[in-house]
Amino acid sequence: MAFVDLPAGSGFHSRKEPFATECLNPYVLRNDFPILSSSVHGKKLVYLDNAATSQKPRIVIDSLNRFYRETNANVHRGVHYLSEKATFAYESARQKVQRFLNASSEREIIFVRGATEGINLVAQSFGRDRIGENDEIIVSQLEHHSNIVPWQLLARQTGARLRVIPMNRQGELQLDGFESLLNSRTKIVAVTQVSNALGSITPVKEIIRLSHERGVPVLLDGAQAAPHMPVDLQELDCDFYVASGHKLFGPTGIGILYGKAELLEEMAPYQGGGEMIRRVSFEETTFLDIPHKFEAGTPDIAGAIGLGNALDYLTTLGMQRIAEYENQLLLYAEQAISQVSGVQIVGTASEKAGIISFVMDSAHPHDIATILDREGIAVRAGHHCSMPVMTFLGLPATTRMSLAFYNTREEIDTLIEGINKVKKVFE
Ligand code: C6P
Repeated sequence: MAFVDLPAGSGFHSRKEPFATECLNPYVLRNDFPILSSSVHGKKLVYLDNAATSQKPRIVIDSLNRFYRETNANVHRGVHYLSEKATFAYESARQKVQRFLNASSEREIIFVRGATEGINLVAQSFGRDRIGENDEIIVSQLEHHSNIVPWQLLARQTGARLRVIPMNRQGELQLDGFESLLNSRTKIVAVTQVSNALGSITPVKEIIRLSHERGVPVLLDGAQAAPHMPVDLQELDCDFYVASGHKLFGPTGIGILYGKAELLEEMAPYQGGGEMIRRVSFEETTFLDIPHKFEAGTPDIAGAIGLGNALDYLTTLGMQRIAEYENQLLLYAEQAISQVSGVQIVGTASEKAGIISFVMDSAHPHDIATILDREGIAVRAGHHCSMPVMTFLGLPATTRMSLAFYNTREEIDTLIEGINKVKKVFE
Protein backbone atom coordinates (compact mmCIF):
# COMPACT_ATOMS: atom_id res chain seq x y z
CA MET A 1 0.00 0.00 0.00
CA ALA A 2 1.21 3.49 -0.81
CA PHE A 3 2.33 5.74 2.01
CA VAL A 4 1.75 9.45 1.79
CA ASP A 5 4.89 11.39 2.74
CA LEU A 6 4.67 13.06 6.11
CA PRO A 7 5.78 16.64 6.66
CA ALA A 8 9.52 16.75 7.31
CA GLY A 9 10.41 16.41 10.96
CA SER A 10 7.09 14.87 11.94
CA GLY A 11 9.00 12.21 13.85
CA PHE A 12 6.67 9.38 12.88
CA HIS A 13 8.21 5.90 12.76
CA SER A 14 6.98 3.89 9.80
CA ARG A 15 6.03 0.26 10.36
CA LYS A 16 9.23 -0.91 8.72
CA GLU A 17 11.41 1.11 11.05
CA PRO A 18 12.03 -0.30 14.51
CA PHE A 19 9.84 1.51 17.00
CA ALA A 20 11.76 3.52 19.53
CA THR A 21 10.81 2.37 23.02
CA GLU A 22 9.03 5.63 23.68
CA CYS A 23 6.73 5.11 20.65
CA LEU A 24 3.55 3.08 20.73
CA ASN A 25 3.39 0.11 18.43
CA PRO A 26 -0.21 -0.12 17.24
CA TYR A 27 0.53 -3.35 15.37
CA VAL A 28 1.22 -5.07 18.67
CA LEU A 29 -1.46 -3.26 20.68
CA ARG A 30 -4.18 -4.26 18.20
CA ASN A 31 -3.81 -7.84 19.42
CA ASP A 32 -5.29 -6.72 22.75
CA PHE A 33 -8.59 -5.83 21.00
CA PRO A 34 -10.39 -8.95 19.75
CA ILE A 35 -12.90 -7.05 17.58
CA LEU A 36 -10.14 -5.40 15.53
CA SER A 37 -9.27 -8.67 13.81
CA SER A 38 -12.86 -9.23 12.64
CA SER A 39 -14.29 -8.75 9.13
CA VAL A 40 -17.22 -6.68 7.92
CA HIS A 41 -18.93 -7.44 4.58
CA GLY A 42 -16.04 -9.79 3.84
CA LYS A 43 -13.45 -7.01 4.34
CA LYS A 44 -11.05 -6.49 7.21
CA LEU A 45 -12.62 -4.12 9.74
CA VAL A 46 -11.15 -0.60 9.68
CA TYR A 47 -12.61 1.04 12.75
CA LEU A 48 -12.46 4.83 12.47
CA ASP A 49 -15.45 5.74 14.65
CA ASN A 50 -13.65 6.06 17.96
CA ALA A 51 -15.29 9.38 18.83
CA ALA A 52 -18.65 7.59 18.94
CA THR A 53 -17.27 4.78 21.07
CA SER A 54 -13.92 3.06 21.28
CA GLN A 55 -13.18 -0.69 21.18
CA LYS A 56 -12.41 -2.66 24.33
CA PRO A 57 -9.19 -4.45 25.23
CA ARG A 58 -9.32 -8.03 26.49
CA ILE A 59 -8.43 -6.86 30.01
CA VAL A 60 -11.74 -4.95 30.15
CA ILE A 61 -13.88 -7.65 28.53
CA ASP A 62 -12.41 -10.31 30.82
CA SER A 63 -12.87 -8.19 33.94
CA LEU A 64 -16.64 -7.96 33.29
CA ASN A 65 -16.81 -11.71 32.88
CA ARG A 66 -14.70 -12.31 35.99
CA PHE A 67 -16.78 -9.91 38.09
CA TYR A 68 -20.02 -11.77 37.36
CA ARG A 69 -18.39 -15.19 37.76
CA GLU A 70 -16.40 -14.55 40.92
CA THR A 71 -17.40 -11.35 42.73
CA ASN A 72 -20.99 -10.40 41.96
CA ALA A 73 -22.74 -8.86 44.97
CA ASN A 74 -24.16 -5.46 45.82
CA VAL A 75 -21.85 -2.78 47.22
CA HIS A 76 -21.87 -0.86 50.52
CA ARG A 77 -24.64 -3.08 51.90
CA GLY A 78 -23.58 -6.52 53.00
CA VAL A 79 -21.04 -7.69 55.54
CA HIS A 80 -20.70 -10.96 53.68
CA TYR A 81 -17.54 -11.91 51.82
CA LEU A 82 -18.72 -11.20 48.27
CA SER A 83 -20.25 -7.85 49.14
CA GLU A 84 -17.02 -6.71 50.78
CA LYS A 85 -15.03 -7.93 47.78
CA ALA A 86 -17.34 -6.11 45.34
CA THR A 87 -17.24 -2.94 47.46
CA PHE A 88 -13.45 -3.04 47.57
CA ALA A 89 -13.23 -3.47 43.77
CA TYR A 90 -15.77 -0.69 43.14
CA GLU A 91 -14.02 1.77 45.46
CA SER A 92 -10.63 0.81 44.01
CA ALA A 93 -12.00 1.77 40.60
CA ARG A 94 -12.86 5.20 42.02
CA GLN A 95 -9.26 5.58 43.19
CA LYS A 96 -8.04 4.62 39.72
CA VAL A 97 -10.17 7.40 38.20
CA GLN A 98 -8.83 9.86 40.76
CA ARG A 99 -5.24 8.94 39.90
CA PHE A 100 -5.87 8.89 36.13
CA LEU A 101 -7.26 12.44 36.16
CA ASN A 102 -5.07 13.61 39.06
CA ALA A 103 -8.00 14.81 41.16
CA SER A 104 -6.92 15.70 44.68
CA SER A 105 -9.29 13.25 46.39
CA GLU A 106 -11.36 10.21 45.45
CA ARG A 107 -14.28 11.94 47.23
CA GLU A 108 -14.42 14.23 44.20
CA ILE A 109 -15.14 11.35 41.79
CA ILE A 110 -18.77 10.39 41.19
CA PHE A 111 -19.76 7.45 39.02
CA VAL A 112 -22.53 8.36 36.57
CA ARG A 113 -23.83 6.79 33.33
CA GLY A 114 -21.73 8.94 31.04
CA ALA A 115 -20.72 12.49 30.20
CA THR A 116 -24.37 13.32 29.50
CA GLU A 117 -25.56 12.32 32.95
CA GLY A 118 -22.62 14.14 34.56
CA ILE A 119 -23.61 17.42 32.90
CA ASN A 120 -27.29 16.94 33.76
CA LEU A 121 -26.30 16.32 37.38
CA VAL A 122 -24.35 19.57 37.58
CA ALA A 123 -27.05 21.53 35.74
CA GLN A 124 -29.79 20.33 38.07
CA SER A 125 -27.95 20.04 41.35
CA PHE A 126 -25.56 22.99 41.15
CA GLY A 127 -27.68 25.02 38.75
CA ARG A 128 -31.09 24.78 40.46
CA ASP A 129 -29.62 26.19 43.69
CA ARG A 130 -27.30 28.80 42.27
CA ILE A 131 -28.78 30.01 38.98
CA GLY A 132 -31.85 32.22 38.86
CA GLU A 133 -33.82 34.57 36.68
CA ASN A 134 -31.72 36.69 34.29
CA ASP A 135 -28.54 34.86 35.27
CA GLU A 136 -26.34 33.70 32.40
CA ILE A 137 -24.83 30.34 31.47
CA ILE A 138 -22.00 30.40 28.93
CA VAL A 139 -21.51 27.50 26.52
CA SER A 140 -19.70 27.52 23.17
CA GLN A 141 -20.63 27.21 19.52
CA LEU A 142 -18.68 23.93 19.43
CA GLU A 143 -20.70 22.02 22.01
CA HIS A 144 -22.20 18.58 21.71
CA HIS A 145 -25.94 18.59 22.44
CA SER A 146 -25.12 17.06 25.86
CA ASN A 147 -23.55 20.35 26.87
CA ILE A 148 -26.36 22.51 25.49
CA VAL A 149 -29.69 20.85 26.23
CA PRO A 150 -29.22 20.30 30.02
CA TRP A 151 -28.44 24.03 30.36
CA GLN A 152 -31.43 24.96 28.20
CA LEU A 153 -33.67 22.84 30.44
CA LEU A 154 -32.22 24.62 33.47
CA ALA A 155 -32.68 28.00 31.79
CA ARG A 156 -36.33 27.15 31.12
CA GLN A 157 -36.83 26.16 34.77
CA THR A 158 -35.12 29.21 36.24
CA GLY A 159 -35.49 32.03 33.73
CA ALA A 160 -31.73 32.14 33.13
CA ARG A 161 -30.33 32.50 29.63
CA LEU A 162 -27.67 30.87 27.49
CA ARG A 163 -24.78 32.87 25.99
CA VAL A 164 -22.56 31.35 23.31
CA ILE A 165 -18.77 31.70 22.84
CA PRO A 166 -18.31 32.38 19.11
CA MET A 167 -16.03 30.42 16.82
CA ASN A 168 -14.40 31.11 13.47
CA ARG A 169 -14.73 29.03 10.30
CA GLN A 170 -11.62 27.02 11.21
CA GLY A 171 -13.48 25.77 14.27
CA GLU A 172 -11.51 27.82 16.82
CA LEU A 173 -13.20 29.47 19.78
CA GLN A 174 -12.76 33.24 19.94
CA LEU A 175 -11.37 34.26 23.32
CA ASP A 176 -12.05 37.99 22.88
CA GLY A 177 -15.67 37.08 22.16
CA PHE A 178 -15.66 34.99 25.33
CA GLU A 179 -14.26 37.77 27.50
CA SER A 180 -16.93 40.17 26.35
CA LEU A 181 -19.64 37.68 27.40
CA LEU A 182 -18.40 37.42 30.99
CA ASN A 183 -20.24 39.72 33.40
CA SER A 184 -21.73 39.82 36.89
CA ARG A 185 -24.72 37.72 35.77
CA THR A 186 -22.51 34.84 34.53
CA LYS A 187 -23.02 31.89 36.90
CA ILE A 188 -21.23 29.05 35.09
CA VAL A 189 -19.15 28.43 31.97
CA ALA A 190 -19.51 24.98 30.37
CA VAL A 191 -17.22 24.15 27.44
CA THR A 192 -15.87 21.15 25.63
CA GLN A 193 -12.16 20.40 25.78
CA VAL A 194 -12.19 18.79 22.30
CA SER A 195 -14.95 19.22 19.70
CA ASN A 196 -16.45 15.88 18.70
CA ALA A 197 -17.58 17.27 15.34
CA LEU A 198 -14.38 19.00 14.19
CA GLY A 199 -11.62 17.83 16.54
CA SER A 200 -10.65 21.36 17.68
CA ILE A 201 -8.81 21.49 20.99
CA THR A 202 -10.25 24.48 22.83
CA PRO A 203 -8.24 26.99 24.91
CA VAL A 204 -9.56 25.69 28.22
CA LYS A 205 -6.70 27.03 30.34
CA GLU A 206 -7.43 30.59 29.25
CA ILE A 207 -11.18 30.05 29.60
CA ILE A 208 -10.70 28.80 33.16
CA ARG A 209 -8.33 31.64 34.03
CA LEU A 210 -10.63 34.35 32.67
CA SER A 211 -13.66 32.80 34.37
CA HIS A 212 -11.95 32.38 37.73
CA GLU A 213 -10.73 35.98 37.64
CA ARG A 214 -14.42 36.85 37.86
CA GLY A 215 -15.28 34.10 40.35
CA VAL A 216 -17.20 32.03 37.77
CA PRO A 217 -16.95 28.20 37.98
CA VAL A 218 -16.12 26.16 34.88
CA LEU A 219 -17.35 22.74 33.75
CA LEU A 220 -15.23 20.97 31.14
CA ASP A 221 -16.73 18.33 28.88
CA GLY A 222 -13.81 15.94 28.56
CA ALA A 223 -15.66 13.21 26.65
CA GLN A 224 -13.37 13.55 23.60
CA ALA A 225 -10.24 14.65 25.47
CA ALA A 226 -9.70 12.23 28.36
CA PRO A 227 -9.23 9.17 26.08
CA HIS A 228 -6.62 10.91 23.93
CA MET A 229 -4.40 13.21 26.03
CA PRO A 230 -3.11 13.56 29.58
CA VAL A 231 -5.61 15.32 31.86
CA ASP A 232 -4.41 16.84 35.13
CA LEU A 233 -7.40 18.22 37.00
CA GLN A 234 -5.35 19.89 39.71
CA GLU A 235 -3.32 21.72 37.10
CA LEU A 236 -6.37 22.61 35.00
CA ASP A 237 -8.19 23.80 38.12
CA CYS A 238 -11.63 23.40 36.50
CA ASP A 239 -14.55 23.06 38.91
CA PHE A 240 -16.36 20.18 37.21
CA TYR A 241 -15.18 17.65 34.63
CA VAL A 242 -17.11 14.89 32.83
CA ALA A 243 -16.02 11.91 30.74
CA SER A 244 -17.60 8.73 29.34
CA GLY A 245 -16.26 5.26 30.18
CA HIS A 246 -17.12 3.81 26.77
CA LYS A 247 -14.92 6.35 24.98
CA LEU A 248 -12.11 5.56 27.44
CA PHE A 249 -11.95 1.94 26.19
CA GLY A 250 -14.18 0.88 29.10
CA PRO A 251 -17.75 -0.45 29.18
CA THR A 252 -20.89 1.43 28.17
CA GLY A 253 -23.19 2.70 30.93
CA ILE A 254 -20.46 4.10 33.18
CA GLY A 255 -19.08 7.62 33.26
CA ILE A 256 -17.19 10.06 35.43
CA LEU A 257 -18.16 13.31 37.08
CA TYR A 258 -15.44 15.18 38.92
CA GLY A 259 -16.35 18.12 41.12
CA LYS A 260 -14.28 20.16 43.57
CA ALA A 261 -15.10 18.87 47.04
CA GLU A 262 -16.17 22.24 48.39
CA LEU A 263 -18.75 22.60 45.60
CA LEU A 264 -20.03 19.02 45.78
CA GLU A 265 -20.44 19.27 49.55
CA GLU A 266 -22.77 22.24 49.19
CA MET A 267 -24.82 20.77 46.34
CA ALA A 268 -28.15 19.02 46.90
CA PRO A 269 -28.42 15.36 45.78
CA TYR A 270 -29.37 14.82 42.13
CA GLN A 271 -31.49 11.72 42.73
CA GLY A 272 -32.86 10.17 45.91
CA GLY A 273 -32.97 6.52 46.94
CA GLY A 274 -30.92 3.83 48.59
CA GLU A 275 -27.11 4.03 48.87
CA MET A 276 -27.11 7.83 49.37
CA ILE A 277 -28.81 8.28 52.76
CA ARG A 278 -27.62 8.33 56.34
CA ARG A 279 -31.03 8.25 58.02
CA VAL A 280 -34.57 8.27 56.65
CA SER A 281 -37.84 9.00 58.41
CA PHE A 282 -41.07 10.37 57.01
CA GLU A 283 -40.24 13.68 58.64
CA GLU A 284 -36.65 14.09 57.56
CA THR A 285 -33.84 12.44 55.61
CA THR A 286 -30.13 13.06 55.98
CA PHE A 287 -27.60 12.19 53.30
CA LEU A 288 -24.24 10.48 53.14
CA ASP A 289 -21.10 12.48 52.48
CA ILE A 290 -19.70 12.94 48.98
CA PRO A 291 -19.34 11.09 46.67
CA HIS A 292 -22.05 8.66 47.87
CA LYS A 293 -24.63 11.44 48.24
CA PHE A 294 -24.72 11.54 44.42
CA GLU A 295 -24.88 7.80 43.74
CA ALA A 296 -28.49 6.82 44.48
CA GLY A 297 -29.45 3.19 43.89
CA THR A 298 -27.31 0.22 42.89
CA PRO A 299 -24.54 1.58 40.67
CA ASP A 300 -23.01 -0.02 37.59
CA ILE A 301 -20.55 -2.00 39.69
CA ALA A 302 -19.16 -4.15 36.87
CA GLY A 303 -18.94 -1.08 34.63
CA ALA A 304 -16.91 0.88 37.18
CA ILE A 305 -14.52 -2.05 37.68
CA GLY A 306 -14.19 -2.48 33.90
CA LEU A 307 -13.47 1.24 33.56
CA GLY A 308 -10.81 0.99 36.26
CA ASN A 309 -9.12 -1.75 34.24
CA ALA A 310 -9.34 0.34 31.06
CA LEU A 311 -7.61 3.20 32.89
CA ASP A 312 -4.88 0.81 34.10
CA TYR A 313 -4.37 -0.20 30.47
CA LEU A 314 -4.14 3.43 29.30
CA THR A 315 -1.80 4.33 32.14
CA THR A 316 0.54 1.50 31.16
CA LEU A 317 0.64 2.81 27.59
CA GLY A 318 1.07 6.40 28.80
CA MET A 319 -1.35 9.17 27.84
CA GLN A 320 1.46 11.39 26.55
CA ARG A 321 2.64 8.64 24.21
CA ILE A 322 -0.95 8.05 23.06
CA ALA A 323 -1.35 11.78 22.32
CA GLU A 324 1.92 11.90 20.37
CA TYR A 325 1.15 8.81 18.32
CA GLU A 326 -2.38 9.96 17.48
CA ASN A 327 -1.09 13.38 16.52
CA GLN A 328 1.33 11.87 14.01
CA LEU A 329 -1.42 9.70 12.59
CA LEU A 330 -3.71 12.75 12.38
CA LEU A 331 -1.08 14.65 10.36
CA TYR A 332 -0.70 11.66 8.06
CA ALA A 333 -4.48 11.38 7.58
CA GLU A 334 -4.98 15.12 7.07
CA GLN A 335 -2.34 15.20 4.40
CA ALA A 336 -3.71 12.11 2.67
CA ILE A 337 -7.33 13.32 2.69
CA SER A 338 -6.45 16.83 1.55
CA GLN A 339 -4.65 15.38 -1.50
CA VAL A 340 -7.88 13.81 -2.82
CA SER A 341 -9.50 16.23 -5.26
CA GLY A 342 -13.11 17.13 -4.54
CA VAL A 343 -12.72 16.49 -0.81
CA GLN A 344 -12.63 19.30 1.77
CA ILE A 345 -11.65 18.94 5.39
CA VAL A 346 -14.09 20.76 7.67
CA GLY A 347 -12.44 22.14 10.79
CA THR A 348 -8.82 23.22 10.50
CA ALA A 349 -8.10 24.58 13.98
CA SER A 350 -4.42 25.06 14.78
CA GLU A 351 -4.71 22.54 17.61
CA LYS A 352 -6.62 19.37 16.88
CA ALA A 353 -7.19 15.94 18.33
CA GLY A 354 -7.57 12.86 16.10
CA ILE A 355 -10.87 13.73 14.44
CA ILE A 356 -11.32 14.71 10.78
CA SER A 357 -14.68 15.83 9.39
CA PHE A 358 -14.89 16.14 5.63
CA VAL A 359 -17.32 16.74 2.79
CA MET A 360 -17.15 15.76 -0.88
CA ASP A 361 -18.34 17.77 -3.87
CA SER A 362 -19.94 14.73 -5.43
CA ALA A 363 -21.54 12.74 -2.60
CA HIS A 364 -23.69 13.20 0.50
CA PRO A 365 -22.06 12.20 3.82
CA HIS A 366 -24.55 9.36 4.36
CA ASP A 367 -23.76 7.91 0.92
CA ILE A 368 -20.03 8.20 1.63
CA ALA A 369 -20.39 6.38 4.96
CA THR A 370 -22.55 3.67 3.37
CA ILE A 371 -20.06 2.98 0.58
CA LEU A 372 -17.15 3.01 3.04
CA ASP A 373 -19.05 0.55 5.21
CA ARG A 374 -19.18 -1.89 2.28
CA GLU A 375 -15.37 -1.67 2.29
CA GLY A 376 -15.29 -2.59 5.99
CA ILE A 377 -14.58 1.01 7.07
CA ALA A 378 -16.58 2.39 10.02
CA VAL A 379 -16.99 6.19 10.05
CA ARG A 380 -19.86 8.39 11.19
CA ALA A 381 -21.98 10.65 8.98
CA GLY A 382 -24.46 13.30 10.09
CA HIS A 383 -24.47 16.26 12.44
CA HIS A 384 -22.63 14.30 15.16
CA CYS A 385 -25.05 15.57 17.82
CA SER A 386 -23.58 19.04 17.24
CA MET A 387 -26.24 20.70 15.11
CA PRO A 388 -25.18 24.27 16.02
CA VAL A 389 -21.70 23.55 14.57
CA MET A 390 -23.26 22.41 11.29
CA THR A 391 -25.66 25.36 11.22
CA PHE A 392 -22.76 27.79 11.75
CA LEU A 393 -20.80 26.22 8.89
CA GLY A 394 -23.88 26.06 6.64
CA LEU A 395 -23.60 22.29 6.25
CA PRO A 396 -26.31 19.67 6.77
CA ALA A 397 -23.77 17.02 7.71
CA THR A 398 -20.19 15.81 7.40
CA THR A 399 -18.44 12.45 7.25
CA ARG A 400 -16.21 12.01 10.29
CA MET A 401 -13.28 9.70 10.88
CA SER A 402 -11.93 9.53 14.40
CA LEU A 403 -8.72 7.87 15.55
CA ALA A 404 -7.50 5.80 18.46
CA PHE A 405 -3.98 4.60 19.29
CA TYR A 406 -4.66 1.21 17.66
CA ASN A 407 -5.26 2.73 14.22
CA THR A 408 -2.50 2.49 11.63
CA ARG A 409 -1.26 4.25 8.50
CA GLU A 410 -2.46 1.30 6.42
CA GLU A 411 -5.98 1.89 7.69
CA ILE A 412 -5.75 5.52 6.59
CA ASP A 413 -4.57 4.29 3.18
CA THR A 414 -7.61 1.96 3.04
CA LEU A 415 -9.84 4.93 3.88
CA ILE A 416 -8.32 6.91 1.01
CA GLU A 417 -8.92 3.97 -1.36
CA GLY A 418 -12.53 3.89 -0.10
CA ILE A 419 -12.98 7.62 -0.71
CA ASN A 420 -11.65 7.17 -4.24
CA LYS A 421 -14.25 4.41 -4.77
CA VAL A 422 -16.96 6.82 -3.62
CA LYS A 423 -15.70 9.30 -6.18
CA LYS A 424 -15.91 6.71 -8.97
CA VAL A 425 -19.52 5.91 -8.04
CA PHE A 426 -20.68 9.53 -8.05
CA GLU A 427 -18.53 11.22 -10.67
N1 C6P B 1 -20.33 11.96 21.30
C1 C6P B 1 -20.04 11.16 19.03
O1 C6P B 1 -20.17 10.34 18.13
P1 C6P B 1 -22.29 10.08 26.24
O2 C6P B 1 -23.30 9.76 25.20
O3 C6P B 1 -22.91 10.60 27.50
O4 C6P B 1 -21.31 8.99 26.49
O5 C6P B 1 -21.38 11.28 25.65
C2 C6P B 1 -21.98 12.46 25.23
C3 C6P B 1 -20.96 13.38 24.66
C4 C6P B 1 -20.66 14.54 25.35
N2 C6P B 1 -19.73 15.39 24.90
C5 C6P B 1 -19.03 15.15 23.78
C6 C6P B 1 -17.98 16.14 23.35
C7 C6P B 1 -19.29 14.00 23.04
O6 C6P B 1 -18.60 13.77 21.93
C8 C6P B 1 -20.29 13.10 23.47
C9 C6P B 1 -20.62 11.87 22.67
C10 C6P B 1 -20.48 10.80 20.43
O7 C6P B 1 -19.53 12.27 18.84
C11 C6P B 1 -21.85 10.20 20.43
S1 C6P B 1 -23.09 11.36 19.97
